[in-house]
Amino acid sequence: MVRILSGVGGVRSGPGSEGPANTGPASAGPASAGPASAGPTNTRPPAAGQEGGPAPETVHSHAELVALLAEQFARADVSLRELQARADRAGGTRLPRATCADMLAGRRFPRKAVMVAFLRACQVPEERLPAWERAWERVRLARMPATAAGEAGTAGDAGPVAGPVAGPAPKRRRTPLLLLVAALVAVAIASTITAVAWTSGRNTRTDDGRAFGPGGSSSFTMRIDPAGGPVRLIRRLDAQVSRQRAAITVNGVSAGHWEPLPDGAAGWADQHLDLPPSLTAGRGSLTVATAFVSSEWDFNEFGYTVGQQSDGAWTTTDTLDVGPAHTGAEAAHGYRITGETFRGTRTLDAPPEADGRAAPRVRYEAEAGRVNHARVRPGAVGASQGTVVAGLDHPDSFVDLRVYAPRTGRFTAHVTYAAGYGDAQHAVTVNGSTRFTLDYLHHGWDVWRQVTASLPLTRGWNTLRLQYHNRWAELDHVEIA
Ligand SMILES: [Ca+2]
Repeated sequence: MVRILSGVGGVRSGPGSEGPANTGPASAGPASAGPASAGPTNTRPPAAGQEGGPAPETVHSHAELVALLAEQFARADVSLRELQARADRAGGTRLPRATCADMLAGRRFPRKAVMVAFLRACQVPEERLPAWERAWERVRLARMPATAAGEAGTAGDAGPVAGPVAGPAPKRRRTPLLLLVAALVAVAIASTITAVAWTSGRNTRTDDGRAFGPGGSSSFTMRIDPAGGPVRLIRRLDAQVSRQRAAITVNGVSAGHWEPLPDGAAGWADQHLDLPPSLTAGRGSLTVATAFVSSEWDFNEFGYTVGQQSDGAWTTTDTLDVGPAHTGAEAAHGYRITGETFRGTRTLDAPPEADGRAAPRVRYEAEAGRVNHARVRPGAVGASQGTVVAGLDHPDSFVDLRVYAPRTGRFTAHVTYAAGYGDAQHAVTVNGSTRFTLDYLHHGWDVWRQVTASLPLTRGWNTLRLQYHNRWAELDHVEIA
């Protein structure tokens, strides 16, 4: 059932941020992947590569891509260490040896930027790179239906594979000699670099979703409980597209950003954001709008869930399954999208066990609190949401945070701060009393550390004040558990 390939509705366009032949995401549309994505009709002869090099035009599967990359590596006749050094000198995407080895052995499907960096390091001419990128896009599309078609189909194209060119590759024959040579190269690399055992029978899930590119956005409305506690927005995304960042507003007011996931994220991910209480308390519904900021490619959304903490537990107040197979759910939530670059399904590794709903701590950004005689500082490297409260330098400098307690009792506050001019202290009050001081050890500015304090909270919303006491500290966020 490899032919489901063509059933994938959307085709992503060229790379957003890198690559000289940058046609830009605006050039969207099926053109970029071309009719080749219609699948394995494969009667045309493998176009002999220009100037005798490998011909990515012939690539339709992960195994074929791996084989061609390995051939390119063999032609370059350099070590992985040298490739890494060349990429470092070029200054773009890095090319760690292990990443390269995984790619060449077929253990990992590379990020496109990694593949391009590899090809550049192999001194592949710039004008040949778009063909490689299109090959990458075809393979990426091909990888999903292969797994969707059934568990047995995963060996060939999906994710980490046991061998360099595993998989049955049904009814496809393509430059067998080349494949064999390349496979041998890949085996050699694999065996000299590392031996990683991949378990078979991976846990995958299929879902439909959408994505939007630069200038694009989406919006939808979700129910919440006006009498409930803090609200958590959870987004299901395809983490294979890296560096996705988008701005979020709730009922027209800035609520923060979807920040990029850590490098190396893959498969499905459930990302969550605790919304500022000032935007949710007392409301029965939220209209959430998301606007593209940056990405390796585009910003995708496969579903949203709203969780809310109430008496003692998290409950799901609303769920929106985004995607062309769920237009009813989309309409029910007033879902709209502009600048769409993708609609279709993906089959990916299941997200990690601990999804957003289960994260026990509720995060309150300092900058979302009431800030008195201090200032909000954006561009804080390494801080949550990249923003902190700075200038807490005066006796009347403080931040008030509304924090929720599902019951009356003691809770732990995890306060994230930076202190760069000696040890500092803040005075802490809860609901106007319980005054004590919190010590912030000096670790330097923009070095974000956590200190904990035990707080007596009453059931419902409380006001936590962190106020200047001694020396200087910046505040990033507070988590309550
Ligand atoms: Ca922050």
